[in-house]
Amino acid sequence: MIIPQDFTEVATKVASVLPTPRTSHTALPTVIPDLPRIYHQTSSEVGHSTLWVVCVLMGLSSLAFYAMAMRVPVQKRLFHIITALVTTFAFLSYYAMATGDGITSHPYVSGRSKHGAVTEITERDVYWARYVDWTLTTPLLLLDLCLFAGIDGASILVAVVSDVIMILTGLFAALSGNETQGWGWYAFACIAYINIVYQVGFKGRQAISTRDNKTRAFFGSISLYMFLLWTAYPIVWGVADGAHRVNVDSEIIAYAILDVLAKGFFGFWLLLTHDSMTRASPSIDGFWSHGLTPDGAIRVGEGNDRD
Ligand code: RET
Repeated sequence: MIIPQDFTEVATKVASVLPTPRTSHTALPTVIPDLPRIYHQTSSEVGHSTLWVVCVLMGLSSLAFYAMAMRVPVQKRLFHIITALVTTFAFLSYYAMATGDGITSHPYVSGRSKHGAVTEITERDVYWARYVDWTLTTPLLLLDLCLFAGIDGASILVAVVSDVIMILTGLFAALSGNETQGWGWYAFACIAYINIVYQVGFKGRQAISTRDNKTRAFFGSISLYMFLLWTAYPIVWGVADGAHRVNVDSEIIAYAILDVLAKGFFGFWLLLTHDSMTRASPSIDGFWSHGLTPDGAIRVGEGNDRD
């Protein structure tokens, strides 16, 4: 038996699953409009294999960077550790994308009638694990370059925070429910990127100007290389995630090439050059190399047993 109170409850539940009327007119439409067609844009075997190949490359590069770190004294290991962490995060993010765990499907309007009605909706794969990776790894890559150049701490902080803002607003752009708003987020990300270029390019050149010729030439080449590669990311984003002009496989391949060059190749170049200029590279003592040392603590093997 339905008592009035139960009836109200049932009616509320039924009403909640029925589509909400779009207008306040009570008359039923005489013509039922066509529902939009739904399409899916996803990767094929090519994209999938590319993700696995990069996952393995990032894993192997990480092992190589950790091995290179072990070959230098702890005082000289800063760049090795930062670089190895970059490829380790990339390895994990590529694992997430290759296994399908770091992907979500995002709908966008891909077709409208002459009168502006939506006729087609496409659900495109968005690789959100990329953004998690970039949020962690791009600040570390910047740190590599900024510390190498000897940029001041205040500028490094501004560059790193701008970088995090750039990637997060890029993620909001990718997941935005409205195309115009999405391009708004993209614009914020580009402004943040311009600030990074200013901090690292301008302040970096000032900081490096007091160093020897070899270090200056190396900074000039590696920062230009980094600038060209980094600038390619928003371009790929614009044609892939933004304007949906290229398919998901091409997007995966483009980012895969950029990631290998911006993380793997960059890492080997930086570390091999750094290791070859041992005198010019910074040597960090104190907490980095010895941990917290309260007064009076005796460290075995450091020749301070007479202190
Ligand atoms: C997005 C889209 C929004 C606009 C801008 C972007 C810039 C991304 C960059 C990424 C760099 C990634 C690197 C990865 C290394 O493996 C987020 C694509 C400006 C510059 C260097």
